[in-house]
Amino acid sequence: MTSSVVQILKYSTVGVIEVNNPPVNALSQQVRQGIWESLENLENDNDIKAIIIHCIGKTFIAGADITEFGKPPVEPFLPDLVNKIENLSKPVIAALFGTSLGGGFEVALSCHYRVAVASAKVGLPEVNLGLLPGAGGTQRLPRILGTEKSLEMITSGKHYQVTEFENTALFDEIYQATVDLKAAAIDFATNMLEKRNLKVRAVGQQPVLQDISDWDSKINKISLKARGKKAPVVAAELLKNTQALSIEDGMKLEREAFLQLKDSEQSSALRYAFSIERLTTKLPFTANTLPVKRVAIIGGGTMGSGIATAFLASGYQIKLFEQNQQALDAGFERINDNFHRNVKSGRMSDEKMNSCLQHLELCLDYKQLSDVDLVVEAVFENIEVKQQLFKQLDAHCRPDCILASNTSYLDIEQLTDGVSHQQRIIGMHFFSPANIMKLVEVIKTQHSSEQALTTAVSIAKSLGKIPVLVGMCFGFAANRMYARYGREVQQMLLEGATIEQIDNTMTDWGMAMGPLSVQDLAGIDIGYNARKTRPKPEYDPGFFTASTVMVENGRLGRKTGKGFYLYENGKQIVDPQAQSLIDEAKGNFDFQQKDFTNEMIVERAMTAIISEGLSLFKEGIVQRLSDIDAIWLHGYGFPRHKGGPMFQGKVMGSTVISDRINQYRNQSCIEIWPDVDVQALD
Ligand code: 3H9
Repeated sequence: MTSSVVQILKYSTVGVIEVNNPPVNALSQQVRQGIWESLENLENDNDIKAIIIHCIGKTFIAGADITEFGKPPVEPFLPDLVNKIENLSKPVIAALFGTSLGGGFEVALSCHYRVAVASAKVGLPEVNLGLLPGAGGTQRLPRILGTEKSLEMITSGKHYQVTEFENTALFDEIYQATVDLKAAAIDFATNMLEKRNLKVRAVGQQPVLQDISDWDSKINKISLKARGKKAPVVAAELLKNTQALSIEDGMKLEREAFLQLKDSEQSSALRYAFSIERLTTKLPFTANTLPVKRVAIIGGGTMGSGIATAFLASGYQIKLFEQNQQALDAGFERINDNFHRNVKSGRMSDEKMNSCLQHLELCLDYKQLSDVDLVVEAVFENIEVKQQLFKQLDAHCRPDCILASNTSYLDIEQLTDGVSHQQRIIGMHFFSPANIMKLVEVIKTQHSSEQALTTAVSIAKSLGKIPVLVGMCFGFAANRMYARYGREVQQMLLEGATIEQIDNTMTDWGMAMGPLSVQDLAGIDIGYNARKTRPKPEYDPGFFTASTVMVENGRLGRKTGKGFYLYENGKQIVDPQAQSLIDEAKGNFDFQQKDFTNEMIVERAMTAIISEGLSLFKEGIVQRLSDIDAIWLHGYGFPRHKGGPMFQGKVMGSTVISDRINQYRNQSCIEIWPDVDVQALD
């Protein structure tokens, strides 16, 4: 039997079912059908005494096919397939490598034996998609590893190195990473057959290894950690409720819970988030990437050192450039601290840190930049300073060296003035802390070559970042949208909402931080100074008044111990004085005062963000609406299970958004609520 994605190979008495469904061998209908038919074929073949499930490509099965979730399920269903494997009359062995995830791991759990290479990872990441394991994972794993470990694996969604399970019933053999896995699995089967030791071991017939007594406190902790995400809590409750049930009854409940979650808005938002993150690297042009090994980072301040840390951690050779020894030493200390924090938190080993730091060279002379392939500058946010720097880079770097600015607001076109080979100049806007935050805006000037942009996107991807290609405008896509959100928040402060109410409402809704706490963290003076470079819009009298009042009263945020809040020993405290300063400033305007409800705050903030997103799309600053969602998910702590602002806009629908924009426009003006193409949401 042969299908395009599954074929049977025979090695004496061992039959191998080989899955070949790139890129990740997902369990599409064709794959499920192919495995089903292969099992039947080999079961009826008298010469075959054992069966191996093996995959071609970079991984064992990485899960159900996510692209099928929006469509009606087609037989054979995965739960039936895993039960068929477990109930087969001949022993079945799973041979694991790469990442065996979700449905793929569930297939392995239903096999009677599992062998793996040491580099393999396993996991049940369904909660990350708003789901729970729906093909026996919640039932078989507790019968193999106990409920405690299963609860952790299922509710965290993490990937686990198989070596963590050495000497457990999960694996029968773990081979060195370099072994020929198929040959090793065939040897395993043949040896066991020779010893008459290969049995049909049905995990489902064993009892659950119950090792949890304090379910309520465990579920409570999971619920707190989930911050509004349903799936981890539903999964935990399912585990609790199926402890004493047979595999058949347990799987029935599991299937019901899975289908309910699959149809939920949260799951559709999380699946959307998964797909749009991968879409951002698909550019509207194709160009070869330039080879980049050596990278210079100019400026060792917070941003520069964070960017250098990110590059070093991904194996690049880095030259950190500063103007004087003192600044250079300080930059090195920051990078060193970043790495030590990684080690302390367990994210990195000591050896890895040392090997990364060996790739760091400290430079004070522009001549040392003559061999670099890419420069990312993160110097003081001032156009003259940057223009001077670009002239120096032009004089000392190779003509094909890509020159990237990490500016947050400045006009990158102006940096190209007087610089040769302008096609190599782009923006690479990292978010702070740059070694942690995933978003990188790759900014296109009118001169930027497709090759420079493609290279920047591919480099950012190699750093584990989410690169989003954007066009030129003040604040680019991300900061421009965040400023629009900020404007609305500030206006609500002048119309009667309080600091605490706004922040609490937005965090309760799911944002990682309240917008005013974010300003305190970033420094309220940063936006204040950026706004100074542009005239205050005369149509918007209240424009950022609350922030201005804070700065003018010496309240710059955390760094001065007070801003919208007070900070004592790092603890944020509500400060009535900050609120009174705003209340006083309100007297200068005649804005109608309202009794804001939390719903009113969320609705207005979201509509402002969606409206700005639609403007950016209309102006061609972003390629797709989904890129805006990627920006919010990875730059601003937008709740992933809500998909992003444009996803929310789509859920609400263009009519609702249009009505709201009209309503707010009637209360203010068209400059603040411009005409946008709401149909883009349909
Ligand atoms: C499940 O299994 C439910 C069951 O319990 C019950 C069912 C009844 N399906 O990430 P990459 C595509 S839920 C379809 O860039 P990497 C991906 O879109 C599922 N497509 O590679 C991309 O496409 P493109 C549980 C998938 O090497 C390409 O593969 N499983 C799937 O950095 C490469 O992906 C998961 O949640 C899929 N399941 O990482 C695993 N997975 O090239 C989700 C990937 O067109 N996947 N694609 O952009 C992952 O975590 C990573 O993709 C993986 C590889 C670690 C596997």
